Amino acid sequence: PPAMIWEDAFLIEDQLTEEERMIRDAARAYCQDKLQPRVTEANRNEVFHREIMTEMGALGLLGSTIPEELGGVGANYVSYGLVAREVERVDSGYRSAMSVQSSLVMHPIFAYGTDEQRQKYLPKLASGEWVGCFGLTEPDHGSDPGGMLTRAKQVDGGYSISGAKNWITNSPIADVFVVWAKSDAHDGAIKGFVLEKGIKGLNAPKIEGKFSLRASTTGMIQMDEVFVPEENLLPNVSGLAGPFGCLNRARYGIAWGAMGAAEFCWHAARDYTLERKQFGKPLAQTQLIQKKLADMQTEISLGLQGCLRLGRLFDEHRAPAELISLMKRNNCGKALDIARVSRDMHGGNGVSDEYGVIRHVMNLEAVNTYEGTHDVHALILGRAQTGLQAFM
Ligand code: TGC
Ligand code: FAD
Repeated sequence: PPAMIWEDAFLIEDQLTEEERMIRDAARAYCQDKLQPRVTEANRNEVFHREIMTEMGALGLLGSTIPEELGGVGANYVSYGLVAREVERVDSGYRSAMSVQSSLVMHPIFAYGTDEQRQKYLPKLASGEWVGCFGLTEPDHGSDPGGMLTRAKQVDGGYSISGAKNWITNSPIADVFVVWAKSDAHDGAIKGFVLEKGIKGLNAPKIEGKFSLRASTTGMIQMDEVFVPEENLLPNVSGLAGPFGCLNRARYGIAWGAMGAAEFCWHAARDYTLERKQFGKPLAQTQLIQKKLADMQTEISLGLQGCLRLGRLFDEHRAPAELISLMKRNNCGKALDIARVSRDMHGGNGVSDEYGVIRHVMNLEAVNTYEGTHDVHALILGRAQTGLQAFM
């Protein structure tokens, strides 16, 4: 039989088209040359380098699935996933910035907006000239966004929005805010609104003291009777299907991205234990270490092959939301376990940010929680197979 390629057990490489490989290689080169050298300091000092958005924009990495005439590159979802994997191999915070802009800000404007909204916002979001954020979670409503308290009241020429959103990626630096609110003009249905920085009553303070995704800025969105003109309502969707349509795409990208972070930790553990000698031989020559490496290889190989299958289904418009939950949940949970084990295999050095692994452990804690926690995705899968909902 042929020898297995240890780092690509299922030969994912063979299953990609030439175009997908080209997009992946361009993303990998950028991430390794430009992002990797900045990340340790960015994480240590809690800095998001704003120019990363324009750099990603110039390479076509923002809203890449959007058609070219609106600023995207018309890429398929497999390519979008491959890019997420490369970005998150460096840092989940950078992948967060990319996925929020692409799936949670550009997608709803593209899918639910008017032609005027698409022309006005998408090209500038695609180039990174504008940064966007997505406000769904509230201080008292995270896993149950349907309970949100933010309200849009109809007023002359538009809406007056009041409420607060919490834990919002990029809000302190955002120019464009996609906010979800219950609208009294639509029988209390959840509607999406596009708010712009600087309008009266809108504030986006930074959340301090965050020990995960430190290279990504997170904040609140506070809205005190913010006037939003009628033309800034996203007219073509109502209800939770609006935000969930965006989350389906972001969760799919996170499933790929988490595997990128896991691959970094796996390869780091392999390199470290091949090099490090204790009791007169490389750590990698011990049974316990080899078992850990084998477990990492197994989970990552399966996780990546699952992502690729899901991506193909996405591109054929055949990806069920529950399958997205299955992959988001599995890959985030497995990536977090792998990062923790890799940290352990690095011994004392594992807690130093020089090795990168502790940063991934910290990041993956949030990745396992946002976009639906590990347990909430279990409840989605449980409901789908039993027909019984266990949320309430
Ligand atoms: P439920 O009754 O299940 O559904 C309500 C309506 O929504 C529709 N729907 C979906 N539509 C499209 N895709 C999906 N995945 C959908 N899931 C549900 C559903 O058909 C229904 O439509 P309609 O027309 O009949 O009204 O709603 P529920 O209230 O029982 O929901 C429960 C639950 C747990 C499934 C849901 O609320 C949930 O997924 N909670 C998790 C919340 C979450 O993921 N928040 C994410 C915030 S954004 C974020 O974290 C960004 S971090 C980004 C980064 O930095 O990378
Ligand atoms: P809770 O819902 O309070 O959950 C707490 C715990 O209870 C969890 O373990 C959960 O699994 C469990 N739980 C909840 N319900 C049940 C149940 N029915 N049965 C059993 N267990 C249950 N949101 C946005 O809208 N936009 C963003 O850009 C964004 N970015 C984020 C960035 C970061 C760094 C973080 C940490 C979060 C971000 N979020 C964002 C919010 C994120 O989506 C929420 O934190 C997440 O959905 C969980 O909500 P919660 O924090 O309120 O936790």
